[in-house]
Amino acid sequence: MAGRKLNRRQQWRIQKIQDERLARVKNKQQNLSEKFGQLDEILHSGTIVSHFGATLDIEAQSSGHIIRCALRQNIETLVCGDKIVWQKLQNLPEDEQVQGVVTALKPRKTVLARPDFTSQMKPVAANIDQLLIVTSPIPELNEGLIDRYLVAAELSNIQPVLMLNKIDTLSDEERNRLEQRLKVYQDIGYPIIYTSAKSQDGMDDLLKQLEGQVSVFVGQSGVGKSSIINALLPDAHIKEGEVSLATNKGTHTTSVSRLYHIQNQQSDSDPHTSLIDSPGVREFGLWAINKEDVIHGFIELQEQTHYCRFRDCKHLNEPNCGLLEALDKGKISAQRLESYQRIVNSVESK
Ligand SMILES: Nc1nc2c(ncn2[C@@H]2O[C@H](COP(=O)(O)OP(=O)(O)OP(=O)(O)O)[C@@H](O)[C@H]2O)c(=O)[nH]1
Ligand SMILES: [Mg+2]
Ligand SMILES: [Zn+2]
Repeated sequence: MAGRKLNRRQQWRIQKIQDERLARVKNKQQNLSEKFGQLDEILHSGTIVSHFGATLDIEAQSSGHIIRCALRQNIETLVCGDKIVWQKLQNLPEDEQVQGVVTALKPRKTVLARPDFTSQMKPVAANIDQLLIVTSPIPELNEGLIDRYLVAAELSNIQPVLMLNKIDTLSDEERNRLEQRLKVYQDIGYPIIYTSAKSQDGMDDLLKQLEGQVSVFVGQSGVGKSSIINALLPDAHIKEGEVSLATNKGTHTTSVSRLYHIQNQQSDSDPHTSLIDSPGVREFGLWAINKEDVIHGFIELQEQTHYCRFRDCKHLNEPNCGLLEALDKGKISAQRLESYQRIVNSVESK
């Protein structure tokens, strides 16, 4: 999980490639408005369902229909879950797929972000209530990755929920072992849901957790994020990918995030239950955040900082450190403290 540090020349090259790509996208948009002429003046509300290349799928608030849109110039990156304003394009040729243009972004309630290759924070999804951190026996769960997601969720005010999927593949003994590994998170107070997309075990618990919320499923490739959404929404027909037998790793099947709805049984009105499927990650770097903020992502460690003698205690080896004392008393886990220290050391000082 070492942070990928690029030298200035590499950063400059990547930035140049990105700028050129952006220029091409903008050019395409320019052509689009030349091609279509005027926009209808009526402003509609909608939600971004998916964003790929120069086009977006949005859900129109009034009809619930999915409408393919282009993006007006000078709008920042839009992501799944964004609330937007869009306008219809007039006089379209019959076979044209793009039906409208997104013209404004409404303020975001929450935003999950991660750094891109140039260490700039890039939004991943917006207006999310819950981060579903999906893990599995194969690919094997990785506490370092879980902790990084927890930091991202806590710092963005998003409720984290842990999931262990593929429980159908486990013997009692294996299940016990994995439950023991996840117990540290249960003790902190994070909900943990055990599921099988294959046998549907645990799906009722999951549904209860999701109800009325906007949730994004994240985790390594191959843990079964898309399979879980397919199990909840058989009509979604999301592509699933094999886990490689050679490496026990997923094959990066989902390439763009997409938002789905579970229709409420009682009424069609908000709050909807919304699920966002996201591409599996290799790593989840946090090196664009402040060193001082990392502790806020370790909520049970943060509580103990009140007992540190020094206000600027780094909790590494200072005398009378509340965290080191809590560790001696068995109040916090050594694994979590090490994980905290590892993340702090991987974050550049600003
Ligand atoms: N036995 C078993 N296999 C599962 C389960 N859930 C998913 N799988 C299998 O795991 C593999 C990966 O599933 P996906 O749903 O594509 O995983 P993903 O997390 O969406 O992966 P990316 O899109 O690459 O990030 C597929 O072969 C699924 O059939 C489960 O609960 N039990
Ligand atoms: Mg997938
Ligand atoms: Zn301390």
